[in-house]
Amino acid sequence: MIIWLMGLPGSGKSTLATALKESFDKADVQSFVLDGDVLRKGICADLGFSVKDRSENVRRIAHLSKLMSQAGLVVIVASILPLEELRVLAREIIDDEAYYEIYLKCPLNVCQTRDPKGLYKKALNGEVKDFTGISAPFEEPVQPDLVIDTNKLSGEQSLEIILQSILLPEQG
Ligand code: GGZ
Repeated sequence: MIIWLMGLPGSGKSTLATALKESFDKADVQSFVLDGDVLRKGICADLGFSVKDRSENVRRIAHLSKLMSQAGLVVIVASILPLEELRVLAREIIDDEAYYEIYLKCPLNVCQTRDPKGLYKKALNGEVKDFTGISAPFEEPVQPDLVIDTNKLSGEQSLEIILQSILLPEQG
């Protein structure tokens, strides 16, 4: 199973990914978190934030996810995945019915207020270029498997909804 949490910076991807992993740990299910922020310090350190580089970033994450999932791990990806063409790319590479795209929906102004790493502030000052939501686009996902409103729901509620939806996928 591959669960891809996507959304604006500050929408809660890393926090929910960690919480999901803890739930899998408790259930003795082997899982692994691939966090865009972490990968960009290592395997994707050569990439920037142009559409071309984001596309290469997503290509690598999708292939990695697929390999890890084939090895029997539940893979939890936390990555912005801002454009529909990138979502199509990830879907094509992963090509697995046990692939769940979860959109963490949160208004830009709320993410901007949270600004956990001060990146929105830097983007507004022009210190960070091509920043998603400010100087680079985030397209509303067209067909996510699940939408979680992280502005209205608590972390616990969001986690519960995700776990329920994974355990009880819609029939047909
Ligand atoms: C977007 C940036 C940027 C720019 C640094 N644009 O919220 P974070 O901080 O911790 O995680 C973000 C991470 C984005 O990497 P992804 O692999 O998730 O992006 S994508 O799916 O679009 O390829 C963010 C930080 O890197 N960051 N500069 N300019 N995010």
